[in-house]
Amino acid sequence: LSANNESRGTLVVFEGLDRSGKTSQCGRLVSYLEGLGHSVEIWRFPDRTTSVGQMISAYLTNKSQLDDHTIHLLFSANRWEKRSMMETKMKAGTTLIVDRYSYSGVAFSTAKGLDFEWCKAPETGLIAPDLVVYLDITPEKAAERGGYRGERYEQLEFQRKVAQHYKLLKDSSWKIVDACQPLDDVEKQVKEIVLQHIIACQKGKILSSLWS
Ligand code: Z5A
Repeated sequence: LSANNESRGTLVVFEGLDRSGKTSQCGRLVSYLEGLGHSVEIWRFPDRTTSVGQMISAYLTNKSQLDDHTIHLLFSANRWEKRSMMETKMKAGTTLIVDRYSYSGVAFSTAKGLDFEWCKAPETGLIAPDLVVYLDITPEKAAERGGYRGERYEQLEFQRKVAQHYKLLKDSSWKIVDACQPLDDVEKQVKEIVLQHIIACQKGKILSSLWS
């Protein structure tokens, strides 16, 4: 990606099964980084506030039916519609803490039986995360946390398949954190990992594109 990468923000993505603690950890991390004086924002995908996001939300809450390929492309479109804003913010020095990204897109759709490469293709060219924090928990342990809202994918057998497909996506940007530890212990580990990456980005680490 072109332009000046000096002191750019860092793209940190949280991934993991439903109930793995992504939202809790994103919130804690943002408060911590703000306290240190960083410019930081919390984002999440799906972003249900856009018109594409509202179609996704209706699907997830079983208010509408969509072909598996169609919903996959909508999830991807939901990221593409935020891509230029993401780049602008990062180049202006803002770190983005993002709750789910393309890895969710591929893991969930391939768990339904769609082709792996077909699922990756529309994600190609989005901004590559500097760091993916994968909150690792078994589907059984996650289900014990309760609080499923009855959304479409919140079933144990399906979450098992998602966990298997996530493993195929792991690359050098991933850090696996044991999400079964107490919240405070997960938080401590996450903070250390993220700070190292923020420093690397401030030193001029190049912004790159995903899967290209
Ligand atoms: N999806 C897709 O198919 N394609 C895509 O491209 C994208 C997503 C982006 C909606 O996601 C669905 O869309 C999702 C994937 C699919 N489906 N599923 N399953 P979402 O992000 O809107 O919803 P979610 O992933 O289900 O988020 P969540 O329910 O908010 O889970 P979470 O963020 O990982 O967990 P949490 O809210 O932080 O914590 C859950 C509970 O566990 C809560 O009571 C916490 O207090 C507790 N908790 C958290 N950490 C701990 C620890 N360490 N110990 C004990 N208890 C804990």
